[in-house]
Parts: sequence; C-alpha cells; structure tokens
Amino acid sequence: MEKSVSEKVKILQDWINNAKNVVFFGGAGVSTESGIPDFRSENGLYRQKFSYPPEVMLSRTFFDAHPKEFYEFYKERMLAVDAMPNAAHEKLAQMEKKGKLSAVVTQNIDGLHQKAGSKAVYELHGSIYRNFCMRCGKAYGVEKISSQSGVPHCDCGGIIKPSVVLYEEPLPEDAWNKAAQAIENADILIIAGTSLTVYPAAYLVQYFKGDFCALINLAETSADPKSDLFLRAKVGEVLSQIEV
Ligand code: CNA
Repeated sequence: MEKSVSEKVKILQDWINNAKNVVFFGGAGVSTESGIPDFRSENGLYRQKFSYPPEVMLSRTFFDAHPKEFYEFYKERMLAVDAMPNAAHEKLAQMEKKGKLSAVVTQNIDGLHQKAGSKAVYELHGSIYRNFCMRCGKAYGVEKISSQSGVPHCDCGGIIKPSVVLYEEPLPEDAWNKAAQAIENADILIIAGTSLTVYPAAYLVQYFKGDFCALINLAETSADPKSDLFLRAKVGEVLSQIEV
C-alpha cells in the first residue's frame, strides 16, 4: 500500500537530518502559495485566454516586434512585486541559515527566495528585479518598470528589457554552472513545484548523483519514476512540517 503524505514527510525529515548537502530545485509551483499563478496548473497562465498565447508573448521575437503588448502582459501577469514568501521559501531560507541547505536552484523570476532570506539562489531564468537598457546597457531596478505605463525607456532613449530569460534566449551561464555544480555535489535533491518540461533548465536534475531524490509536486512529472520519494502535495504544506 502506498505510504501517506505524512509518512513520506517523516522519511524526508530523516533524510534531511542525516544529510550533509541538500539542494532544492524548484519552479513556478513554489510560488503559487504566494498567489502567483504558474504556467501549467488548472489556474495557470497557459489555461487562460489572451490575445496571443503566453508562450508566444514570452518569446524574444515577440518582445522585439511588440514591446507594448509584451509589457502589458508582463506587468499584469509576471511582475508580482507585492507577493510575499510562503512557507516553502521561509523553510528553505531557515535550512540554509542552519547549514542544512547549500543552494536553491530556481526557474522562477519573482525573487521570493531572496525576500525570505536565502543567499545561495541560482536563478536560471533571471529576475524581474534586474532590468537593463538594450542600447547603452544601463541597469535599472524594478520600480522603473512597475511605475511607468507603456514601454519603459532609458534616459538614452533605448528600450529597457527585463533580465528574464525569454523563449529563444540562452540561460545565464554563471547561474547554470553554479546550479549544475551544486546539484552534482548534493547528497539529497528536493525537486518541487515544476512540471520539468521547460528545457534546458529541466535537464539540470540529471546532474544529480547523490543518495536520495524527493519530488514534491501536485501533478505528475517525467521525474516521478526516477525519484525515491514522490509527495503529491503542496510544497509549502510539506516543507512547513520539516524541522531544522
Ligand atoms: P509549470 O510548468 O507551470 O509547472 C508548475 C508545476 O508545479 C505543475 O506541475 C503544478 O502541478 C505544480 N504546482 C503548482 N502549485 C504547486 C504547489 N503549491 N505545490 C506543489 N506543486 C505545485 O512551471 P515550471 O516552473 O515547471 O516552468 C518553468 C517556467 C515557469 C519558468 O520559465 C518560469 O520562469 C515560469 N514561471 C515563473 C513564475 C514565477 O517566477 N513565480 C510564475 C509563472 C511562470
């Protein structure tokens, strides 16, 4: 008979107690409990109707051709500056502080791990908090984007682009290398809140060669059969039960 979620939480707790190096790999599902919709859940952005499909609007070709429409969608749906960390972000920050967790590898762009206090966060898809002028390279914070209507422009007249990785764009090399190394050195890998369908990010979990892999996700994913423990539950609810 399959173990209950609480029995599985106990197993995870035991692994964490005995682990030297835990790494967390997460996606948009880590922030749904903070009120930010993911892409592929029932209430996710991919199930909603827009003038263009979200995966089109979040492509580099679309950004270059239709910056106004990009920014309308981005500001309304992706720029979650008021969102607050949930129990998952808080517990991961605590685990790092106590020396239990060496890194958070995230596909999210919302900055909530840092808001909760995590330091070693490798952002594979960039961050809404970093923006730059496409003409002169000047850096801007998120206020420059959130406080203006329309397409944000630099003092030099160039268009400002968020440092978030759009479809067709490469991933930041530094974050990728650090994430790969962290996962390779981990003895426990916790994968959570991700459909593991967005590549190359999802490929990173293949670098894991440690002792145990736990997967916490509401929907099934390609990694279920490979994980040592699959908790079909909310990541915030699971991690809030872990004691460190
Ligand atoms: P996804 O493809 O939307 O998958 C999310 C997964 O999380 C699904 O399998 C859900 O079943 C699961 N899920 C949702 N809520 C929970 C929960 N509370 N507990 C456990 N599981 C849950 O998202 P991925 O991250 O896999 O896809 C990668 C994209 C999504 C990246 O490019 C992100 O930048 C992008 N994204 C990020 C944000 C954000 O920064 N918060 C929001 C929306 C999309």
